[in-house]
Amino acid sequence: TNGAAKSKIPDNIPVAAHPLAEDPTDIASNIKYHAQYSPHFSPIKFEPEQAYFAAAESQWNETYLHYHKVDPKQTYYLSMEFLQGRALTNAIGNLDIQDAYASALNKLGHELEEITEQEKDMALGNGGLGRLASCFLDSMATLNLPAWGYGLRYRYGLFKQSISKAGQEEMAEDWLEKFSPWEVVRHDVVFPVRFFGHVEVLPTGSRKWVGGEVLQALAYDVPIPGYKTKNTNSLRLWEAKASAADFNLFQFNDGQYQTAAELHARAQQICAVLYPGDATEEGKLLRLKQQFFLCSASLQDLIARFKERKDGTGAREWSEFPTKVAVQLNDTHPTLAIPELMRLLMDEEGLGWDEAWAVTSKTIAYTNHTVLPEALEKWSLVVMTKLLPRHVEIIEEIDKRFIAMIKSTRPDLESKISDMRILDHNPNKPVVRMANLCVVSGHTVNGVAQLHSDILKAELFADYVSIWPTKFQNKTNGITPRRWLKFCSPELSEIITKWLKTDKWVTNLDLLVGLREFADNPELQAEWDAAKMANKQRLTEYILRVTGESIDPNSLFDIQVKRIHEYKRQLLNILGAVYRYKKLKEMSPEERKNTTPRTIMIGGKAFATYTNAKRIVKLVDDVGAVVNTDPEVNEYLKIVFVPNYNVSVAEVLIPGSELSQHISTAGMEASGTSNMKFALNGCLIIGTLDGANVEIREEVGEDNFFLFGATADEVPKLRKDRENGLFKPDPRYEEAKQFIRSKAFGSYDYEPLLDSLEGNSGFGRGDYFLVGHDFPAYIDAQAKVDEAYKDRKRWIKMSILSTAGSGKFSSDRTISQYAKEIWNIEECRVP
Ligand code: HBZ
Repeated sequence: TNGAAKSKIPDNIPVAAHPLAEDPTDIASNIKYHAQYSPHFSPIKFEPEQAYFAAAESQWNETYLHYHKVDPKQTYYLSMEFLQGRALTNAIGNLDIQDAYASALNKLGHELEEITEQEKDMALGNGGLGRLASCFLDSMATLNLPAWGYGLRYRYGLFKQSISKAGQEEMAEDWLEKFSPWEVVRHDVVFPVRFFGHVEVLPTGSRKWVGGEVLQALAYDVPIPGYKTKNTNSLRLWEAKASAADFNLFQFNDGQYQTAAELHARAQQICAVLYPGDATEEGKLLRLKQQFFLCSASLQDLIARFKERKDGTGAREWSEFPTKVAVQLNDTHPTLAIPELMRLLMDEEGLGWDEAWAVTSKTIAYTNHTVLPEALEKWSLVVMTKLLPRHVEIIEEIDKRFIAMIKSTRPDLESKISDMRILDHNPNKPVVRMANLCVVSGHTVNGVAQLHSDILKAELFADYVSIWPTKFQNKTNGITPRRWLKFCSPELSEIITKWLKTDKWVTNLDLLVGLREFADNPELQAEWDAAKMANKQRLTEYILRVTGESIDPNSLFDIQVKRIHEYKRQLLNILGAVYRYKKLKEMSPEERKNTTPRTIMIGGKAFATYTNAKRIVKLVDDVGAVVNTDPEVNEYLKIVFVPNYNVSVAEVLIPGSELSQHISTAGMEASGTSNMKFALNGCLIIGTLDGANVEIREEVGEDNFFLFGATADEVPKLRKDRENGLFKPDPRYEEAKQFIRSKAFGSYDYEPLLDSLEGNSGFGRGDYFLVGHDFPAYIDAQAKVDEAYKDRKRWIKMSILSTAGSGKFSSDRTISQYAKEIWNIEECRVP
């Protein structure tokens, strides 16, 4: 997609616009047309994505108009994160024009794959929570549901990671560097968003938020095409702007350039960067501004749409609102939608408290994604009062009414009020507890896997369950089978379609169980093996390209990719790898020949100020450097840190995987979603009974899952025992740690990391994540993996059964359940 590419475009293809092209020559003409005439491109550029737009934009508009006419109940998924990844393969795949598109590009002297590679990932998210939101959007469109995403258009998304001698380095990733063809700016969709100021009491007695500073939210829309359906939904991303009136021309002419454009500069900060996830002290105020900006703009927009639809007069009953609008909060990050909706209804629309409360509490639902106490959002009441004075009044009133309700209806809970209420009036640092606000105000609260939802009910939200027993639900996460099987592993997909004699599994993933009856069939096994090998080969080339390391495609490909966090226990993985290396060193060459050759790949980003996570990255890389250059063991073990793990990298890694590790301390990973992607791609899991692992194991069968480790029930007692000095470490565990301490992998100071596994450092709770307890069981489970892999037929059979058992984990299933059981919305298919 540069000037050089253009010179390759042959002249014999006519230049012409073909908005609904399906024929390769027409598509090719269309690409040329847009390369020359589209306003966004200089004529020397060659931009094939524009051809997609020509085909899809009319469907997008049609969908909007259709929803407008039918006026169905619509869902709005509010999320601070969307991890969309690349769009091109998904877009042409969903339109079902891959082949025509590929041959059109051929006519123009290009390969589809090479063009696809040019696109930068849209990485407006940190990890699982953001990618879940993107999978959900895909399913909503595919199921023809009237449902939109609302988010922020960050200038810089998740950082780019590179690995140097010093370990992880972060760089800003400029996804908009050369302009994104996947968004359309809506200059006519702009809403004011206020910060700071004060509350005035009007003569009528009603209250009004005034003063402070007012920024403008400008809408950018990203099309979300459904798979083989006309429905094309929107992901609407807000960007912050200051208006021309806020530019002080007088000051500017006077040479005061910075003061003249102060508000413009502050507006730019709002959407400058994605919040880096895990708790930090920095940038708290900015993060709160971002959250409010998303909530306020989105609510004003959806209220305007509510008024506009039907007869367009705006004269609708507010009681009708919850029958037309469902708002889902993706974790507590958009919680301010609650007081903002109350404010808009009362102060702007003139409703009374009771009426506004009835509307709000019937509209809003909340999804929880974590039980880690440090990840539960609490906002300083002082900061919030400054930034959002009217919202604090409203939150105080919700809190007051909640307490009054408990006192009058549930005196038995009086002693629990201080834990349950929204405001925590700790004199040193009064805070607003966002999860409590969501539970009190929302009509439904859900966890993201059965075990997680059970823990929410039994622990975090136990006191509320007795008041509202039906408010709490489970919605086990899912992943889109389009991106995560059909498009990322076309070879395996074709085999599945051939044996099931239908491609309907792409939208009805339960059909995969049909593979079970052929799991022993040697013909299927041979085809399966070949497809997995092709994917391993592709991964081998990728690893060589990005790390310079050559790995053996005949070795067992063992992968752990996710954000680096102590609870996810990448440290357990690498300690196991160190132990494996040590044992290989002790073996005779003959003995080594009987082992199962392995390539261990670990990837993931560490939050920039999370020191222990960065030490883990460094350790993996250092161990790899020694092992991979040791000629004695080289044939049997390689350890690779895969840099810059993101959606596109996952699309290469997951299809090529044979074993993947999901080894968090039980009770700590809410669900996990990559576990589902791996299982769907015929990759076996070694894992603990945590998050969705529990359900995956049930579905694929316990024979096809390498289980180990303490259960969630056992964890509290094990931690107590440990505190009381009752933990007896396994000698193999001591051996692995000692090997690192011996400087076998260099002289970097790993002491703080190793120390977190013993004494009382790290989280201030020696080996809080129970690496030591689970280590021996982990090593034993890995030995079983090695044995199983030696029996090729058995392994392939297990792999087939893993895919066959993954039907439940389609996000189509998850979204259908949200639609029925939480949102109460129905399909609205574009004819
Ligand atoms: O959400 C993840 C959970 O850890 C994972 O188990 C689950 O599968 C997934 C989807 O439900 N949570 C996150 O990814 N959380 C964040 O990225 C995050 C972002 C900003 C924060 C806190 C957490 O302030």
